[in-house]
Amino acid sequence: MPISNSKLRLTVKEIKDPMKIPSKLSSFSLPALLLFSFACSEGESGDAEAETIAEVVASEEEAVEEEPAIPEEAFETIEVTVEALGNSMEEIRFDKEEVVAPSNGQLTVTLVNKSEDPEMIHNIVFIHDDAIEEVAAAGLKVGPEKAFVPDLSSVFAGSELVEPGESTEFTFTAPFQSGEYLFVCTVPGHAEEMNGRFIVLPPAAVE
Ligand SMILES: [Cu+2]
Repeated sequence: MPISNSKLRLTVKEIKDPMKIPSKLSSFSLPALLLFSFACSEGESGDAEAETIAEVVASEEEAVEEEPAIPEEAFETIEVTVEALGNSMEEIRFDKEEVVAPSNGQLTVTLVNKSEDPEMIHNIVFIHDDAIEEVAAAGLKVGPEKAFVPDLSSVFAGSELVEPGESTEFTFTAPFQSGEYLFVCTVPGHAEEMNGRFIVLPPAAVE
């Protein structure tokens, strides 16, 4: 538990009566106790004890509240555009083989459907690396009303369906756990041709 040493030392030095201190010490941490001992070796008589201990406790609580949280800005925001290409089931593919994001980073994905064939409707779904068959099958079950994006723990996020010539954008938080995952189109019959690697870098690699 982080305690501001300088703050604690200043407060402890105000204690004037060493003889009354031991009964109050049980509630303090070891570092505080050592500081008390040090302060007490210079002890004089006085009666500011109770007040001072209350101050120490208050300082300790304050220090806990001041513990810095990791700021949101520490996580990079990534924007990526992926194009869906092809005018037949033989041609369909994404233009990118991989999408890279930092661990826990905000990822804004734009999917552009470049097809001119009205049959070629696509989505893009970010999933766990070993879940492609499970997700494709479950996507088929939930159907076009849910954009073929099933509600599974193996699915990080998915887009809506995009008609030819149109695009969509969505934002999600990349997994904290770095590693290699997948993105895939879960429109029936597309997953085998339309997929790529979703690479999540460890936090250290972001800087
Ligand atoms: Cu597709």
